[in-house]
Amino acid sequence: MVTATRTQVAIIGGGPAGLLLSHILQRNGIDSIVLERQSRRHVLERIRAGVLEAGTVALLREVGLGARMDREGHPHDGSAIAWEGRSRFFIDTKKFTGRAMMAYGQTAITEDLYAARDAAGGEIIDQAGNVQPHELTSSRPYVTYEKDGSSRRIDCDYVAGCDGYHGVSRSVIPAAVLRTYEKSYPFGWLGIMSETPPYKDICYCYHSRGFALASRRNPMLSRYYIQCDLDTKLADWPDDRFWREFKARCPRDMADCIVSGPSIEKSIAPLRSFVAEPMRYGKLFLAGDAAHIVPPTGAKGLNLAVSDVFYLSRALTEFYRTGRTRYLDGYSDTALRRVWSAARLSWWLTMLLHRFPAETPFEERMRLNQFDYLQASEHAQASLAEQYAGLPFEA
Ligand code: FAS
Ligand code: PHB
Repeated sequence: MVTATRTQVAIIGGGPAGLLLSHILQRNGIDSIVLERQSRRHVLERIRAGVLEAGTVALLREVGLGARMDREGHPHDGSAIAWEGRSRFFIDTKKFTGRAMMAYGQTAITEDLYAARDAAGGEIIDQAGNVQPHELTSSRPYVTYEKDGSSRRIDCDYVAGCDGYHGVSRSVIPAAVLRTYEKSYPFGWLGIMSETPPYKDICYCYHSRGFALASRRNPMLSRYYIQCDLDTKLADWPDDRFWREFKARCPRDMADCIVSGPSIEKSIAPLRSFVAEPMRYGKLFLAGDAAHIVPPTGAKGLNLAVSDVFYLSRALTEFYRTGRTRYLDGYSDTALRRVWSAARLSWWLTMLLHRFPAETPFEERMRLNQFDYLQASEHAQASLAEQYAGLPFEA
């Protein structure tokens, strides 16, 4: 016996993309149901992104999700780059774009989204097993899933694939249609969270020992990363070793300001660039990590999920209000222009700030000269700043 329900948009995935899409659609009078594979607790235990582009901040405020972010988030005018043997550089987004960034964790955003969906009576089905979209090229698509031992079906007009890199949505696009582009990097990031006062800036460090990054979540919650080999074992990195290595990779004046403490979370993330095209197949629209992965160096992953959702929610709203499909028909191309820009910036910053195994002295000198040019040229600084702050959404 299959229990069937109906909604306008079935959303697969209850991470930031799926929850934000559901929230914005309801604000525009459009029904949706979110199908999430994990429990809410599992989703909220993930430690992910921390830096928001100006466009993300503006959109969250516009859709009523800015109150806690503005209370607890940390607005800042850019991020620093500390380069071994060179003077400090600042990616001055305020000076060159007039726009500020915001440090506010993805976990907090997801908490805010769950609270908003609950307050609005949004339907989120957790621990939904074996979610499968069907009939995507017909006029009557639907999604099936399993819950509490029974099979269920949701008839809908559209399906949003917001189920991340390992989700089901991208896999249902025929191989003859789907084009993928990817690059894997020969290292990862070992990240920790500590309940300590953060360093004064978000600071990327280039060092002969390897990359390091100091970031924050709030005045008593800090996030630190160091570049590590892909075969790194967490067990080989007790806290004191992490702190020694982090401080060895940053300038002395910065190291002396780092407040160390016990880690409350420690994890290793591999670095990868991945883009899938197109981001639409019939009635299925991909958004967020389901369509693309960028190395975290540019702080773009979460921000790209938000911009995809901005474009997709605008498109669905146009359709339900007017019957026009101009934005729906243009969604994939529009979203992919921003995706490729962010993928390129993230790749460029990753190549600039990391030492690669077995790189030649020539490649090392090219990297150093790139940094020296960045320090010397306001044009280069303006170009980096506008990309780091996030290019404006397309009309
Ligand atoms: P998500 O992966 O967050 O959410 C997808 C959801 O779909 C998940 O809840 C999953 O459980 C669910 N799902 C999967 N398969 C399903 C199925 N078959 N059925 C139903 N549900 C299913 N970005 C940054 O900008 N800065 C960072 O520092 C940063 N660090 C990161 C560290 C790690 C370890 C990872 C993995 C990512 C990081 N990212 C970072 C990127 C990250 O923040 C993503 O861009 C962001 O989570 C994208 O959100 P979603 O697209 O919603 O995907
Ligand atoms: C983070 O705070 O987790 C963070 C900040 C900047 C990045 C990546 C991650 O580029």
